[in-house]
Amino acid sequence: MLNGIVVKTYNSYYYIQSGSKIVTCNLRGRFKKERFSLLVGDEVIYTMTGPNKGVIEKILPRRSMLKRPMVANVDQVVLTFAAVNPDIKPALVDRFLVIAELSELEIIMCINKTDLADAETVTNLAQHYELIGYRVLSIAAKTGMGIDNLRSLLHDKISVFAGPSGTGKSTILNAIQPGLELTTGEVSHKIGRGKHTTRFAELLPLAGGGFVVDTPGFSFTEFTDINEAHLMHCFPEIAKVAPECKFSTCLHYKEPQCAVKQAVAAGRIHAARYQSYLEILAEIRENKKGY
Ligand SMILES: Nc1nc2c(ncn2[C@@H]2O[C@H](COP(=O)(O)OP(=O)(O)O)[C@@H](O)[C@H]2O)c(=O)[nH]1
Ligand SMILES: [Mg+2]
Ligand SMILES: [Zn+2]
Repeated sequence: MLNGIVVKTYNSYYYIQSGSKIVTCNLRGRFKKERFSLLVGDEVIYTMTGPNKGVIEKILPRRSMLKRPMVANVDQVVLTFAAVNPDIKPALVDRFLVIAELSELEIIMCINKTDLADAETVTNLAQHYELIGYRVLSIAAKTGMGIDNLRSLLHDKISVFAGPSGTGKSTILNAIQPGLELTTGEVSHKIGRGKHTTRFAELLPLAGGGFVVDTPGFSFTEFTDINEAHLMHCFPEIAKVAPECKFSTCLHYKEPQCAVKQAVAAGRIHAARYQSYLEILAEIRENKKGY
């Protein structure tokens, strides 16, 4: 019995990395009904049936599961934005942060393409998110600035790179691990977005240990898997103040004596962040009506 980790799935084959080798595996018959739930990132026990071929005997318990993309045992999400080209849109950043917070995984924020922006813009951007409590790295994949630091944070972990397309996720990964040769796309000037060049979730091994997952920039319009009362927990600065509201069920919307609204008025919570909260709250309510 050997153990390994699912790095890629293709049709009903699972590519298992075990040490430095890759074994192509099937699932034992009795697992057939679990087939569609076995994910990239899952740890398995397998036996060899031929050269580089095997059968999965057992699936080990998961430590975590990320839904977008579907990957098991992820340790952290690296949210990537560009300082410019495409310009950072705070409301979109907040939406990505909510999705990342929902996963309850560690979040690292990267502000990439700092070589194209002036230092003050970058510092202000970083500070805005640091004040909320996020770990922010200012980097430039093109010049290599900040890449060593980022690489050290990925060591021995499973990290998923997410963020709008064209922000440099694939370029960053190529800089972190020369040899990955991920396809990178030019930013389309027409729509200001990059091309969708990365398609399937796959664990890419890092030389020093650990894996990364590149994702295509995705756009999402709906927050379907979240309830109203939980949303505030995806805004750390709102969650912190919420216990001081008069009503324990306060959604920080129209309720009186709301500590969150008071903190916004006093400038302790950024108005744009509160606005994002209200917009997403309204969307969740709108979605609920449809049921
Ligand atoms: N100037 C500059 N361009 C970058 C940087 N990182 C990526 N790019 C460019 O941005 C475009 C989109 O990069 P890509 O890695 O495909 O973005 P992805 O869609 O997030 O994977 C490509 O043309 C890259 O060469 C950077 O740090 N500085
Ligand atoms: Mg890409
Ligand atoms: Zn409140």
